[in-house]
Amino acid sequence: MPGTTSLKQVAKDIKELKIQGARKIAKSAVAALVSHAQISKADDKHELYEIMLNAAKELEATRPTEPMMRNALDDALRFTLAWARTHEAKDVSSLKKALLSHQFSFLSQMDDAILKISKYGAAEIPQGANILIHCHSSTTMQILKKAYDEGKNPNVTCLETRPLYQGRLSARELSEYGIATSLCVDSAAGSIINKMDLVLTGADALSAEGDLVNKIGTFTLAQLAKLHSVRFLCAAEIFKYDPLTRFGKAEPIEQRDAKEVWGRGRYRKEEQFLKKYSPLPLPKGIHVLNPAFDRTPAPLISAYITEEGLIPPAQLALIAEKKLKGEINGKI
Ligand code: RUB
Repeated sequence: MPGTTSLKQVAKDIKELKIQGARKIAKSAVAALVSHAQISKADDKHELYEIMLNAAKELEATRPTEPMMRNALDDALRFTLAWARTHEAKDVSSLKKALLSHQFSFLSQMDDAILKISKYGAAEIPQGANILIHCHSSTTMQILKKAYDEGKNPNVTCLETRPLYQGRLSARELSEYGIATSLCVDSAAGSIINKMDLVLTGADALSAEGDLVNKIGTFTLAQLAKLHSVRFLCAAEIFKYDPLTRFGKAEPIEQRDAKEVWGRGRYRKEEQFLKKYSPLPLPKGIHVLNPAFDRTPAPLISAYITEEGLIPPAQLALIAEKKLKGEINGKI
């Protein structure tokens, strides 16, 4: 069936982290869903909705700790359902057209949000600041580049981010941009934290309690920052808020394959280089723990940098609920 390959391919790429980071995951997933709908052979709108629902389930299952992807897919599904209910026409081609233009405006609102976040974020960076970052977040990349463009000359230290070394992606991207960049292993964080002016991270999920779910190691970093009175900022679009946490649902934490921990150290470009080496076999009797994310409690977070400006964690749920309902600046 045409289209299945591309949906399956995007799902596979997300699962294998070829598409990585909450924003890119959400954007790719919604684009895959809409293009799957475009090429579907469904000849009535309810059948089309059914096809989209199944595709969305498949995409969602790839990474359980990604409310931004779920919110984006839900938005496309809600739009389709509302259109189907309010339009008499049986033919699906006008629905497909409407869905495409809805997706276009959805994605451009996401781009608009990131521009605002980079402006608000850059304003928080002092001249010549030493900044510690973790993992690879497209949002923090934009803030750091904007601060650099404004002549603030940030010095950025990237934690390598075991097991998959996303910190190396950040280090490469920042140094190619011209930013003074250092790289160190995750366990060096405690030795260098007192030289930092701030810690800056991205987010995968934001909860109703104001807690942050982000790459494993973020919680430790936030505790270190607190201990040394270093400001801890998290940059995130409000669309990363998980509305179900308001009803007491805990954000699920993705557990990944043991091979990522006990294998060869590799990631992306390094992967090609190391192809000829086979991974080390895991000795019998060792149970490898590989949680992909952890939860940082609200009291450890100085503020969230969002498209609505700087938000203290205690205010997050209130603002997020209003924003998702369209009560602030229209629904994203
Ligand atoms: C990526 C990660 C990033 C957030 C934010 O984890 O934890 O900090 O997703 O990224 P993984 P962005 O590599 O497992 O996807 O700011 O790009 O949304």
